[in-house]
Amino acid sequence: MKRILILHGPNLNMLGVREPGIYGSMSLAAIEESLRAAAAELGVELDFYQSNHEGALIDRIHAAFGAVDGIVMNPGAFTHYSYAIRDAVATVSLPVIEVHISNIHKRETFRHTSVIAPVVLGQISGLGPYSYEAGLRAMVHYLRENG
Ligand code: CA2
Repeated sequence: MKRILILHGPNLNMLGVREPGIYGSMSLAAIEESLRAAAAELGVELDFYQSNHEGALIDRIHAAFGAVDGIVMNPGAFTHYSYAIRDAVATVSLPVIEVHISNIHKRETFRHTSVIAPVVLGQISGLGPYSYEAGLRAMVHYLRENG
C-alpha cells in the first residue's frame, strides 16, 4: 500500500484557534481526520507531522526518503523564503505537492513567491482545507500513473 506523508509548517497548529477569516474555522486535527477518511477510500496510508521549526521539517523530509512514496506539504510561511526546505525537497527525489489553504497569489506581495514551487510536482492554493484533500488525491493519481 502506498504511504504518503502530510507535512505542516509553522503556525498551522493554530488553525481553528485564531484568524478564522483567512484560514477558516477547521482545526488541524479536523483536517487530518478528513484526510484519514479520504485515505481509507483511496487505499493509501498516511503519516502526519507538524513543526514550527525549519530544521525539524528538514529532518522529517530527509527521514521520508525511502519510508514514504510522496509528500503533501504546506510549508506555511517558509514557503516564501526557506531555501533550506527547498534544498531538502530537491534532495530527497520524492514527489512533493505543495498545498496552501489560502490563495497565496491574491494576498500580500511577499506571499506571491514560493521558493518551494520550482522543485515540486505542483501547487494547490486557495481551496480552503480542501487544498489538502485535493493534494492527496492528486498525489494518489500521480503514484498510480507513475509509481
Ligand atoms: O495558506 C496557507 O496555507 C499558508 O501556507 C498559511 C501560512 C502562510 O504564512 C502562508 O503564506 C500561506 C500561515 C499559517 C498560519 O496559520 C495560522 C492559523 C491560525 C492562526 C494564525 C496562523
